[in-house]
Order: sequence, then C-alpha cells, then structure tokens
Amino acid sequence: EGVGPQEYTGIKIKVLEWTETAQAELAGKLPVGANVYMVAATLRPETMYGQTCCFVGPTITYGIYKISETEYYLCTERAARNMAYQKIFPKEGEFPCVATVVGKSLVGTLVKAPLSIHTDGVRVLPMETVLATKGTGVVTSVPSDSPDDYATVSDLAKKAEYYGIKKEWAELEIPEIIQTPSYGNKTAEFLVKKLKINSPKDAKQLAEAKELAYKEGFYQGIMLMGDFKGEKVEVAKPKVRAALIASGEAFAYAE
Ligand code: A2H
Repeated sequence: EGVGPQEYTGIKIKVLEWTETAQAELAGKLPVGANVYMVAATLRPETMYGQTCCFVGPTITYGIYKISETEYYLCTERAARNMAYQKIFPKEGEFPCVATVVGKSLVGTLVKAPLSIHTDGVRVLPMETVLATKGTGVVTSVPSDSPDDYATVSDLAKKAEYYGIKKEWAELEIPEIIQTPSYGNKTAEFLVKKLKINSPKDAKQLAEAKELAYKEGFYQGIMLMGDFKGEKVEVAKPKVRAALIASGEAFAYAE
C-alpha cells in the first residue's frame, strides 16, 4: 500500500432481488430488465469460490451508474469517477448516475457472486469497517481466507438481531479453498483464533492477521477448489482473474 497503483479485480455481483426499502428508493429510476451489478474490489480473485456474502458500509452512499442500456454498476461515486478514466464507461470521463442508495437500505438484498459455491445467491450484509475512500466501497466476503471477513461474519451471526439481519444470512457454509502449510485450510479462522481477535474492530490484530494470511496464502498456498485445483496460488491467481474477465464477470480496476 502507498507504493504505486493497486491493481484490483472488480467483481460483478448481480442483484437478484432488492430489499423492499431499496426497491422503493429505486422505483422508476431503472429501466425494466436492467441488470445491476454491485462491484466489489478484490486483491484475491482466486478466493472467489468462497464468497458467502457481500459487504456494504451501512452509512456509505452508493450510486448506480449506467454502463449500457442493460448494465448498471453500483459503487461509490469516487470509484465510478476513477472507472470513467479506465475505459469502463463508454465515454471517457463520464459516469452517468441514475440513482443513489445508502448501504443500510441494501442490507438483505439477494445477489449472485460469480464462482461462489453458493449458487442460489448470497446476501448483502453490513460491515462497519468498509472505507468509502478505498476500492468501490463494496467488499465481497470470503471468510475462509480474509480475517476481516471472518471476524465480521462471526460478529453478524452473534448479533443478528442488533444488525437487523437473519442469522442464517451470516452463517452460510464456508468452504475450504486454499491449503497452507502454516495455517491449514481455514487460514482466516486459524489466525483470528491465534491472535485472539474478538471483534471486527480489533484493528491492530486484524492488520497483522491480514498481512500473515496474505503472505502465506500467496507464497505457500495450494488451490483446493475450481479449475486450478492442485496448483499454487501464485500460479492460479492470474488464471482465475483472466477467466473471470474473459467471462464478463469481472474487470480490471486500478487506483
Ligand atoms: B480482499 P488494500 Cl480472501 N474497505 O478481497 C475495507 N476493505 C476493503 C475495501 C474497502 N473499501 N475495498 C476492498 N477491501 C478489502 C478478498 C480478500 C481480501 C481476501 C483476503 C484478504 C483481502 C475477499 N474479501 O484483503 O487496502 C478487499 O478484501 C487483504 C489484503 O487495497 C480487498 O481484497 O490492500 C482488500 O481489502 C484491499 O485492500
């Protein structure tokens, strides 16, 4: 971080069914048959098999931006502006906004996360630590390999009522997707327990866990799932990314 551009993969997470609140807020603003994709910025495209939900910041305002007659992207305005200079929109510098919606209204929306084992869809859930100033403001949750995601889904399941969500939305099966020599097949859970992380707000320990998980996963990890099962993560990562981009389920996004 801080050195040179960050090369994200923008994962296109299709909205299958809006919450009633979001539907009311968006009424009349989207053409019939429009596909809206929540765009999540990730540095770990090879982990997308393990997506179990999609996080938004509850107080962040998101825009819905028109890419074409049929495709719309949901992300922060800041991200849309950046995308407009990366040939993601048809006209350089233009990012037409058709509607805005606050994260809280999106909680409970059913979405389809590409490559996820949960093919019937996953839910949009709140993550208070999402930064509006990084990526797209949408974070796809992979609790097997991301300590932040693991700590957040654990907290959401524990306090479902407080968060106004259904407990089962935070308790989807977490598949094992990467094997590592030091932390086993559930890297995030292992590190969260080892570093005694009790809450998604334990920022210092989470930063350490994130660093350890990333290094071990990237340099020592072996894929347990998908088309590149058995290959080293280092080798599989660009291949999964290229396949997602080729299938139209993702795009390159830098900042
Ligand atoms: B990563 P960097 Cl499996 N606020 O994707 C908070 N976190 C954000 C964010 C935002 N606005 N935008 C993206 N992120 C997360 C997968 C993943 C990620 C795994 C393991 C580690 C990991 C699934 N979540 O990140 O600050 C996204 O989560 C730890 C490096 O730009 C994105 O990749 O270095 C990563 O942080 C980008 O973090």
